[in-house]
Amino acid sequence: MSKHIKLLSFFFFISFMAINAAKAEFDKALPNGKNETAFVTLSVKAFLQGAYNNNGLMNDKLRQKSLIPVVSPYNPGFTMNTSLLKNTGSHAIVDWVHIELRDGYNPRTLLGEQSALIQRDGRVVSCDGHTALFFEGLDIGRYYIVIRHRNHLAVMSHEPVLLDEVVLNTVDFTAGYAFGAKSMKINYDGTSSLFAGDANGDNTINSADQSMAWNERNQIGYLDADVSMDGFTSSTDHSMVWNNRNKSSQAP
Ligand SMILES: [Ca+2]
Ligand SMILES: [Ca+2]
Repeated sequence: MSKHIKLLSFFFFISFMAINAAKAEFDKALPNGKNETAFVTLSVKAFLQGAYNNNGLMNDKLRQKSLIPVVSPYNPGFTMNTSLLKNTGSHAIVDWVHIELRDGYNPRTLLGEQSALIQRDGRVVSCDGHTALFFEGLDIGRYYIVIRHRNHLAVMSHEPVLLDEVVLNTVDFTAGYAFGAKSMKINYDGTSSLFAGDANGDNTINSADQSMAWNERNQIGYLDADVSMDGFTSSTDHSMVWNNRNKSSQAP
């Protein structure tokens, strides 16, 4: 066996072991008798404009100020392993996000969803901190992937992605891999991020969001109007909403 093939085999073995370890964790979390169901796995990477620093990393000010809730703001069925909040550096948690799997032939049909956490480097991890996100009860196939954030515009993958139970496909929205024209903010460093400013979460950025940012000014906390994600509502948030006005999510 050539050195090359040995190295490659070793890489696949390590990947396989890592996915199996994460799957074992996932199975443990399932109710009795449900560990034999079909599932698919994927990993997701994205940046949120409000928190993005144009250097490959987002800020984690909500975490630093202990403002990130333990339970998902999108679905109370998801609770994080709080030890993840101790991570610092590129793996520090920025906030909750919500991932959806849509039918590969009819992207309006929702087939699976889960709340997850997004790190400073854009990697989305499960509530237990795994890069592999498992979706129970879904067969191998092609799915559109949607990522949502409570005050940014949701984006969907440009095309359906083949998902199965072994190969960990990554949907990298930082490379602008999104459905619809101009559906993402192009950052100064050439990466792409979800547009900030949808304070009321209705998939459009308009005067209603501006009013919200204004009405909630000078407040501290985990606030939907805090689109810059620093734990404080100020003129910065108002400006960010204004600059992105009249944009809408193009995820169907
Ligand atoms: Ca809105
Ligand atoms: Ca702010």
